[in-house]
Amino acid sequence: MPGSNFALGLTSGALGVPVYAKALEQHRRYIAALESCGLQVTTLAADLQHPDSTFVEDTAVLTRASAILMRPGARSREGEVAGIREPLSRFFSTLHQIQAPGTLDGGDICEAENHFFIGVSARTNEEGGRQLAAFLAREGCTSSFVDVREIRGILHLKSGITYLGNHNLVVIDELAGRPEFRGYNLIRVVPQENYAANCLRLNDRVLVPAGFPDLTSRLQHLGCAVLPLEMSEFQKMDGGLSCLSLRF
Ligand code: CIR
Repeated sequence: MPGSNFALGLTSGALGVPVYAKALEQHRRYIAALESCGLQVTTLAADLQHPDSTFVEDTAVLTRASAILMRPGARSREGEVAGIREPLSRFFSTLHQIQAPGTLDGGDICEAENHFFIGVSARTNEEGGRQLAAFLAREGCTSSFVDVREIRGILHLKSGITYLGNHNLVVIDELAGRPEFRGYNLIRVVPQENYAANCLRLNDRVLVPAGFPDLTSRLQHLGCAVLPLEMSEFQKMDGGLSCLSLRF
């Protein structure tokens, strides 16, 4: 849950201060949307020590066999990981941990079937990526690095791409030409809708931030059932739609 001091989290700050009551309402609707897609949701209490902790996706990568705890690249977020260990251990008997000097934010990890794209960003370094790749390899998964450090305006790899299944990849212009994504069916996001590149397929629906008509109609043309969600207060804190939850 977002804490009352949610607005004290990290942000590049261009969109103003989030309104807490509105964030809570948007979060409530987010949970309802996950449930409407058939998911069972576990909600964690607000952690006032860590105003960014509502962006729970950054704290772990979940596979079929294990939970891999991250080591967030921002100092103020390091302590969030301790808080996710116990809830994840209720569901996963095997837990791994990224170790220093590796840093890794879950928002940099994009899972596409058996392959994981690992974004190297201001938050995730190559050492963290190598540690993750080794854990994944043990489980029979492949991975590759995508360097996003030169791309302005995206915090994490998944701020700029979403894998929808069936080789469909939503992608911002800056990443569309990357050789890593050759062979995928690219769904291009127009620059003024870049925020919506972070969307989320859950079973037969795709959750998309509300207010992005071009991407919404591209997805509908592809046959997706789009579920729009107001995300304005999280966007103000640089948070994407997927980062409010961990799915498995
Ligand atoms: C941060 O800067 O770390 C948070 N304010 C936002 C994190 C968003 N995470 C994500 O999109 N995966």
